[in-house]
Amino acid sequence: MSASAAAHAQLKKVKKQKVLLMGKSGSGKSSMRSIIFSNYLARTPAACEGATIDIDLSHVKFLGNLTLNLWDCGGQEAFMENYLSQQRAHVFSNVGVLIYVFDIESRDVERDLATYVSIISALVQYSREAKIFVLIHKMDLIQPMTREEVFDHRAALVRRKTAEAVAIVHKQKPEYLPQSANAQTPSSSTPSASTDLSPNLQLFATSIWDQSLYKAWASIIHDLVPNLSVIETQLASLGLAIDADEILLFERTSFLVVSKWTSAEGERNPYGDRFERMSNILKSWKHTCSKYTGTPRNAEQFSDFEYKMGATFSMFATKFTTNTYILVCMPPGEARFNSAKLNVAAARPWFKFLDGPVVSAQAAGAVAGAGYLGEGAVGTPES
Ligand SMILES: Nc1nc2c(ncn2[C@@H]2O[C@H](COP(=O)(O)OP(=O)(O)O)[C@@H](O)[C@H]2O)c(=O)[nH]1
Ligand SMILES: [Mg+2]
Repeated sequence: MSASAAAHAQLKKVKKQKVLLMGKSGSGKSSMRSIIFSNYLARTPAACEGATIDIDLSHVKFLGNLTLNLWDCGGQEAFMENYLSQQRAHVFSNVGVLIYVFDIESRDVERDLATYVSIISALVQYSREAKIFVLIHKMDLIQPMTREEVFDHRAALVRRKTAEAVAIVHKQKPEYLPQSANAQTPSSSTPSASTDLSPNLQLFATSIWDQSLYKAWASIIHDLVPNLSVIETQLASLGLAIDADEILLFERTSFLVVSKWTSAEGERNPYGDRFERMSNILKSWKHTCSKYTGTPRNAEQFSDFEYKMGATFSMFATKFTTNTYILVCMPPGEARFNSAKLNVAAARPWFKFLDGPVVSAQAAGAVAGAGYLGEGAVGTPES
């Protein structure tokens, strides 16, 4: 599984991404940021601290070669106006991702949407290429029976507003927008409007009380992770070598899934939400460990987690590189399990680039040969 010279050139880069987190005051921005990045669980009171004043800037180191500059923009009206006027260029230039949070329980939908349109206009004006993630948040407050319907309805509204905003900025005539107030087009045959922007807009139904938040945020960071193709190729090689059903690679603090590989057999798993569920489960478990052992929340909580489900399956989650955990799921069998563990340890050097930019192809080999930081020597593949 030798990476090409081009891939090595790619490994040298460190990416900084400006991520704007916006939405009305009280919509849940700071809570979700705390839960994903700062080791709080939903029930921890500190996750619900006071209102964000103006812009709260934080640099989140996500893997060795990706830093997120997270701008948590206070949603009070006066601030919003300020972002759109005096601070417009400052706030909306060089944006990689905008995450816009709507509170599904908000009473004033019209006004929320009007603010959203202003924000999108500014974004498209200054950062045309930015990706837009809209989170329809606090979905736990909606009756489970009607959640899907409520989400679909709101999502359609947001899509239409986004297309309008973009069309205005591009000074195009938005002729594809419904002209009559009671246009009754069946939703299944709605023409694809907003062709211009649709690849850049994704919507998610979220809540801090379940795994939906992990699904949304994993999608958000997925596009930002550098060297994704290298990671995917190497995970696949590893998966095939150890005969696994599935491998997940998690970022160590957030437990968001950075990348995954699934075998043909693994693809038959009917649980489509298992990735975000595992993020949620492992993170909760880590917190539980911290609580009952008295170790600080940010300290390394566990290095190994093994689960053998009789004749059904086996899995282990283990500390992998400095910035990641790896989870391997495979058919049962003691010999297979033990050999998989050894091989995963041996494969660590190949993923060393996840901990920082690689200086050169040769240095990459040297680093690989040196083995994994702080864990003592393990058998390493030739470089
Ligand atoms: N029911 C529910 N409440 C939430 C959720 N997310 C956040 N909240 C609550 O919404 C309130 C405002 O959250 P906060 O993060 O301060 O909003 P911000 O002003 O956008 O930063 C807090 O009381 C949170 O506990 C959610 O998914 N469901
Ligand atoms: Mg806040």
